[in-house]
Amino acid sequence: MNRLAVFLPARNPMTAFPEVTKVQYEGPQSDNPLAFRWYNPEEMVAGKTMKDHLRFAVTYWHTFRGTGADPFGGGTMVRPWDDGSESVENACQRARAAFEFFEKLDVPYYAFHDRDVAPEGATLSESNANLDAVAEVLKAEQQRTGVKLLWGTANMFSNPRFMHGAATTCNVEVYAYAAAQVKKALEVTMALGGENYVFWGGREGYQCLYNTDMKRELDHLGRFFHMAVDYAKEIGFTGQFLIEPKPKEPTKHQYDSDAAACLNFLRTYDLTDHFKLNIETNHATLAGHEMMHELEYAGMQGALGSIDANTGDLLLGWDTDQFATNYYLTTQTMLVLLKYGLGSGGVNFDAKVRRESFEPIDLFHAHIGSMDAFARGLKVAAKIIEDRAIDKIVAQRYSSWDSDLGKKIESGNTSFAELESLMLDKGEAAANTSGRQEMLENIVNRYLDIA
Ligand code: XLS
Ligand code: NI
Ligand code: NI
Repeated sequence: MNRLAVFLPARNPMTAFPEVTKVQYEGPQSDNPLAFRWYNPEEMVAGKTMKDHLRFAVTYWHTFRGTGADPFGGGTMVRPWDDGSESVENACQRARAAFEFFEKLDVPYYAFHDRDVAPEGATLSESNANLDAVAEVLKAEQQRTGVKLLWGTANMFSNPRFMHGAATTCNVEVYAYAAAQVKKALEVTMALGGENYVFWGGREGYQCLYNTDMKRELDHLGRFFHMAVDYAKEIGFTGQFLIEPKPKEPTKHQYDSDAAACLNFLRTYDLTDHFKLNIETNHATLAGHEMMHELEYAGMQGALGSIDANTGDLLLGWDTDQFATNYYLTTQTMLVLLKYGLGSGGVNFDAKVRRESFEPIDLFHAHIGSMDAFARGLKVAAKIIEDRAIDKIVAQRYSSWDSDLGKKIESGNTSFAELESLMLDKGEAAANTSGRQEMLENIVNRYLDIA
């Protein structure tokens, strides 16, 4: 796996990242590529520290399990701490390297799938024992560093047994296996103090409607989530459950296709009290939405739980999971996050370095750049909100609704007949006013210049 390692300088085996000490804030003028220019954890913005607003998390799967493989070629990543084996020992060694990374990067959280952190065994009980063994190391490393678990989840899509899905499979025993796997992942998440538990719908969806009983699959999924809620109650897990919408990939239609579809599902199966959403940027764009749309849709219904921060590539139509560096995107994201708050959620970097960025140091460049982009977006958004620069224009735009007529309609105290007689009297509605889109876009640019 590490054939390329021979080209890199020798490393101290005790240190995974010898070339980096703790990443520090140096301010916007710094040209040090291993310093923060905007992320200043203790700096107060809108009444809270940046650290508390952003609650950054590193994803274990991309950052410590990503190999750089693509459909056209194998792995490229050089990871000197990783011997490439599927042993528990290697998993523990990898976990120590991961915590060295979290500590040096100064992120407060991480997130994992059960099978990222520990290898799958020959049987379920062997897999559980592997997970327990690695969880011991994770726990010790959490205590040593103070880094916390934002969320845990179960990988129920990689193993071939899940080819037809997990909670929506046609194979009842695979469903039972999935239930057992989530039960265990919940226990481990709780033991590690995880603040949330995520369900991303892996292979919950379909490739072909000819062979799919959609109603039955969705009923099974609803039942599955209720069992998860029941079990959490039973063991005293108080973390927030989150569903992560995505429209396609790996299946052509994922049931949790976007925020609206998820909320409709949760309402249908009487689960809205127990679940919020984990909104991912690249999933929003695959669904034909902007990130801001998905955040607003979830937020306005009190269901915004957390975000998977990444971005796609305009020219590629799949979930490329790139690190977000675009200030417009981070400003828009932070505008909505500041409006609704993140609760127990965070800004989780569900993003991977490109396969050409194969050296360990690239992991730092990727995270530092995106943390800075979100910190900058936070400052710009906070200033826009403080000055009511967008808000007051929106309020003005809807001001006709502040009239007696508007109040009557909004409070449900009128009827078609009354509205008809009003308009028959008037003959024509009041003149419209401009939407001022271009002016608003210019305002956002101005705040990017000054904030
Ligand atoms: C895949 C998802 C996945 C979830 C965790 O597209 O983003 O990584 O975040 O299962
Ligand atoms: Ni994700
Ligand atoms: Ni994704």
